[in-house]
Formats: sequence, C-alpha cells, structure tokens
Amino acid sequence: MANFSDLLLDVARVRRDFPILDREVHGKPLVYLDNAATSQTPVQVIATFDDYYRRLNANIHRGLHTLADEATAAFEGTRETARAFINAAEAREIVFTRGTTEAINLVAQSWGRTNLGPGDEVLISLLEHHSNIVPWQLLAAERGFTLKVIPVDERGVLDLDAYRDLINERTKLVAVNHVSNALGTVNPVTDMARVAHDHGALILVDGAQAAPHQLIDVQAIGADFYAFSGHKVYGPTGVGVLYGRAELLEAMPPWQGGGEMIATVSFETPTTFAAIPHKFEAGTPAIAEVVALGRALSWVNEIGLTHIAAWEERLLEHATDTVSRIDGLRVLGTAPDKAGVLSFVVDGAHSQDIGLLIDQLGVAIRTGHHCAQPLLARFGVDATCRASFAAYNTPEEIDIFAESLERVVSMLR
Ligand code: C6P
Repeated sequence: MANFSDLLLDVARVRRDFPILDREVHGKPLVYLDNAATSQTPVQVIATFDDYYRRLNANIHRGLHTLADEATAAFEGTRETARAFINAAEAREIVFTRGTTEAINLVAQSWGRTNLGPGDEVLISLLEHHSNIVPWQLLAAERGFTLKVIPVDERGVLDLDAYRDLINERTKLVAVNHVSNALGTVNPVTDMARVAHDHGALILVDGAQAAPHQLIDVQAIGADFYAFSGHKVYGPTGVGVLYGRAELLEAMPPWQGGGEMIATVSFETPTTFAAIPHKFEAGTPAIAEVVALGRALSWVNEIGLTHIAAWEERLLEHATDTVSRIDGLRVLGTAPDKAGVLSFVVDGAHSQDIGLLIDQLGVAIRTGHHCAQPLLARFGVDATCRASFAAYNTPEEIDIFAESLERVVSMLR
C-alpha cells in the first residue's frame, strides 16, 4: 500500500467539498478519474454561482444601478484573482473567453491574421490537442504560412534538438501545450520560450492541463500568450482565460464586434474600440461563470497548488505501479516529468470496451483519441484508456480502479 501520510493535503477535508463524489454509478460508489476532461466542482463554487443569481444578477459595465455595479465588481474581481493565479503583471492582460479553445482561436484570428502570411512559419508540437492544431491549420490555409511540427520521442518527450533545428528567422510563433492531455508530459516551456525569443518568435502556451496541477508564473515562463479553461480547474464550463502581454494585446485588432468592445460607433467616422481587455470581450459574457471561476481559483489557492501537485504525483506513481502489473498493459507516455495522467492500452482488450465495462463498476475514465489524433498515430494506436487525477482522488480509489481494470480485462480476453 502506498504511503501518502507525509503529504500536506487533507484529502478527507478536500472530498467534503465535492458532493458529487458521494453519488453512486450503476450501484457502485463513483470513482471519478476523468479530471483531465473536466474536474468536479466544490460547494464553494456552486454556492457562488447560486448567490450570483440570488443576489447580483445584472448585466455588467453598462448600468448605473446597484446590481449592475455589484455584478461588475464581482466579475472584475475574478480578473484580478486570475491575474494573481498566473502571476500576470496587470489585470488588463487577462481576457475572459469561453475556454482554452476560444482563447487560442482569438490569438489565431486576431494576432495571427494580422501578423502571418506567405513565407512565415508557425511551430506547434506533436503533443498538441486539436484546439492548438486546427485553428492554425485553418489560418494557414487562408494566409499561406507554413505549419511545422516538433516531434516527440518514444517516451512522449518533445525532441528539443529538433525544435532548435526547426526554429529559424521565419518562425513567427511557437504554440505548445504546457502539459499534454493525452500523455501527461510536462513540457519545458520556459526553455522553449527563451529559444523562441532568441529567434524573434512569440510563444503561446496552452495551459489547459497545467493550470489545475502546478503553480503558473507567466512572467517567469516568458509566455507571450497563456490559455486555460475554468472547467478543468474546479470551476464552471463555458469560461476560460487568455493571458496576453499588454503590449501585444494593445497592438492586436478586435476579433469579434459588438457591444462592450467599442469606444464610439458612428457611420460618419471610423468606429473606435475599447481599451484592453474589453476590446476582446464583445457582447454579454458568461458573468456568473466568471464570478464562480474566481471562487474556484481561490479554492485552489486555499488547498495550495504545491500540495495538490505533490498529492497527484504520488497518485500517479501508485497508479502506474499498480496497473503495470496487468499482463499486456502498455503505458503510453513515460516522460520523466509527468502530470497526473495515465494513458494506456491493453493487448487483447479494446480501449472503448474497457471504458464501457469499467463504468459499470463505477469507475469513470476517458477512452478514445483525447482530441490528439496525430499524437496517438505516432504511437500506432487510435485510442487509449486515460485515467487522470485531481486533488480529491485517493489511493484507495486507485486500488479500486486497478482491481476493476483487471476484472474488465479478464472478461474481455
Ligand atoms: N481536453 C480532455 O479530455 P476546452 O475544451 O476549450 O476547455 O479545452 C480544450 C483543450 C485544450 N488544450 C488541452 C491541452 C486540453 O486538454 C483541452 C481539453 C479535454 O483532454 C477535452 S478534449
């Protein structure tokens, strides 16, 4: 049995914040190991959402009445909380989006459409989620620049020599994830940012899988853009954050037009735009979700990301050891620096079947291509099973998962 007693995370106390963990699935206690897809929501965040609609609900930045003022203050409060969460220099460098996907599309449509053209190159990696591939493919087809891909080795580690070979004076942007959702690899984004900047390129970091699991300091990384999603960091769906260096955001044109993003609108003279970040927030945003995201980030701070990271690292070790005993099981992603993601395939048992059968035993894992089809193709598979961990998971749950997996595999063979 793995020993977790030296770690400074009181998992029983953490679990009390998550009522959903008490439910049963198919008559069995839920073991939720699909946190890389969406993490569960603590009562404090649910209460903030509820309180918003009970007491504050109003449109923001527009009204002069009390509710509008209070809703605006709560909304803008999250901007400051998000700034501190990733150590951005200024709150106006935080743009609210619908999630990581929209944040990357914003950069592609605004910065990319203005700055990329024939002869230019954008470097992404084989580890990317489709949301950091397809926006660049769409734009490359339209603007005529070249998309290049940094390869990975057998362990799922980015080939940094290849990165240094691929980058050159034509490279305008490096767009990579901080942590791979499919394999868990943690990428050396600080070193990669230095190399990008040495070549005059910008770096966009997709932090969807990093923000819930490790302390983020966008200034220390040297990120020009950094994106993450609320629903993976114990917050609501439908909201995310794009960090952009103020100087870059200021120079970028709006990508969507509408209310709230303008300074003046006229048919006689050119329409002028609001200052950042509002220039990028057209229309009524997901106000309650943004307010609740602020509470989610504070909840993470209360538990402590360093404690969460240490806890999840131990869960990963324990899970890797336990499932590796299963005959014919192959772990995909064996990088020395990994976050709490365990991807695997099992000889003689299709991943989809494993996912369906293990759900019958109350265990939620993800199966499929994890929106990373080129990466899975690199490993010669079209699907894996993926267990991913959060602060509320326990070693006992890992044991249930491993026993259930063994049962399921023996049924399928
Ligand atoms: N990955 C997963 O199960 P959105 O959907 O916009 O909140 O996040 C997109 C995204 C971007 N980058 C990375 C590295 C991600 O992991 C994700 C979402 C989920 O792995 C759903 S496919």
